[in-house]
Amino acid sequence: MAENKGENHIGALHDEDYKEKYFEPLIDHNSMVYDVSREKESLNGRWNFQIDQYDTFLRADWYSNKKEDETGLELPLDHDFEQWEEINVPACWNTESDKYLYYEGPAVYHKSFKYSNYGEDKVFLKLGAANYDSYIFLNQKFVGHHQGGSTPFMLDITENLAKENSLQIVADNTRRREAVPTKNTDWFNYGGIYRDVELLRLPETYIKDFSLALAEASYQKMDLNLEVAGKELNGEAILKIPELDLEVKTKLENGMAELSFAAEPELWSPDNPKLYQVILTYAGDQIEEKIGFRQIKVEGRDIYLNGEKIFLKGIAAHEESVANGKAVTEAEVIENIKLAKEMNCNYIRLAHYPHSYKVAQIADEMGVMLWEEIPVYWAIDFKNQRTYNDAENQLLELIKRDINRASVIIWSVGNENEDTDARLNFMSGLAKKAKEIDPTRLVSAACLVDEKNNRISDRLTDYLDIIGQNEYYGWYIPDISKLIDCMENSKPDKPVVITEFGAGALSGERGTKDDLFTEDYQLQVYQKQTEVLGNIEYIKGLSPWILFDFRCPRRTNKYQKGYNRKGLLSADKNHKKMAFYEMQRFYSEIE
Ligand code: GCB
Repeated sequence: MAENKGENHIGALHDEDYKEKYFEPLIDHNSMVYDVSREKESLNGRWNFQIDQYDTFLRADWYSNKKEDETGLELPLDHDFEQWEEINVPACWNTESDKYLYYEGPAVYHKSFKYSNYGEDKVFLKLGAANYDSYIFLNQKFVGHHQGGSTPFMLDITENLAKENSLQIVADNTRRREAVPTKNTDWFNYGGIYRDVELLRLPETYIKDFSLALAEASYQKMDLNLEVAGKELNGEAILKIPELDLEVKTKLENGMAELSFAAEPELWSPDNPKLYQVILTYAGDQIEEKIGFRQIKVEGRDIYLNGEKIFLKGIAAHEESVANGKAVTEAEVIENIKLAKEMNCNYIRLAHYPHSYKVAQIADEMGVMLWEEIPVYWAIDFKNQRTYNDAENQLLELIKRDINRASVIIWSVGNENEDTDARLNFMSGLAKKAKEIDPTRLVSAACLVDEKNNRISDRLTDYLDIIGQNEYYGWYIPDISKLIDCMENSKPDKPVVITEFGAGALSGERGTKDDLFTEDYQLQVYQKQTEVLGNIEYIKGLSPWILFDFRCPRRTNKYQKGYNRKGLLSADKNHKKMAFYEMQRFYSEIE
């Protein structure tokens, strides 16, 4: 029975379930169109902006912009989009103004834009990312809701477009128990639309999705998977790789095609980041993109790149800069990769959520392998089906986005989760999904040490190709000699990558090797770690925690002051700590 709302019920003030009507349509991976290399029209720039702590936009349907009552009398509105202050898009609001540094909650963005049709049949609105929930309103209509703060999403707005458009986006960075990530993390809670907002114009029939990779266990064959959408679902697609003198054709049936064909490209690797121009044409649509080709696989306790055993000489990194928060610039991405290379890395762990698509594109070009991860971090609500759906959708959005990036070799389904039945069910589901969608890459997760038995042991590893292992001997477990016992107590049947170890150090802080938070202490932890790990046969890679210091509200002691200080560089990246050089030395001695 419907609840009796009372005679004097005023929905906008009294309804606490006001959000339910905005849950659907839920924008997910299904509406993504493969777009990385497509030309788009930018809606970036100055937008009107208003923090909306009480969520009044959603409660009181501000988007309807209803200015008069039924009798034509003017209503006193509590908003005035065009008069609000302006803010940059993309950007995190936290770094835009001191007054927003710690703001957590909903905020409303408004933009007016003109649209003229240039002959296209479809127009999609794309958001590169907004933390964490987004609600989109176009021309007084609610058009969709997206969950997940680090993956792109798109929606078909063809029917809602006009010559003059009024667009509002509610971006809500409220941490929620059932969300992915959940309430508690070890990083800063940035907010806002922090990646590009764009319009994508498409012809009547268009390429929706495609992947191109070397066929399994072959260096002389490629597999093309193609999906088109629109009117003509049964035509012929043409794929060209001019540098290989290659042109192949394939017939689509009901919008789908799979083709294997002979091709022998020069292989991509960090030492030789060879990319080929690939041109894919179907009906009136065309995609041109640079793609690299390589094989990555695991056999026994080894990882092979292009048939050769490799050691992942890595470092972990957050997506952050002091000036721009998560809205890192291309120059900052390049700077980070250069720093990793200076340390002799061939690999970076992008923790703990999908970083910008630019990172994988630039890594393809600069030659560095990547681990990409979704924010299934710590104590996610593993029993909640909606939480699972959200996590799986983020995984699929990430995979679809980066499917053709040779640099990406590992999908990680999470980090440091307690080994419970519910978690096993949840995360093995994600691992299986990643394998099913993308058999050309490896699947991993960063696991916790089994502290009771002091060994590497986690039921999830049955579903992984590589065991990712975080361990903090010398820091959270101060007795570093236990690291040797842990390694000796473990009998993994797969390669192990130490996804984290580390110690905090305020840059420039000196003392003895026993003084916590000094560079001397940190250095000593790194020296002992590399000494032990370098001699363990099954360890096939490292990504110590972390390239540079990062903001974190949990870290409040006199050295930390709001930052996690485990970086090998200071947060501004101007100072390299002594441990940076220890990793540089260690990696220089590995083949
Ligand atoms: C971890 C987490 C990472 C933290 C780090 C720390 O194990 O995976 O997100 O920031 O430890 O510094 O405690």
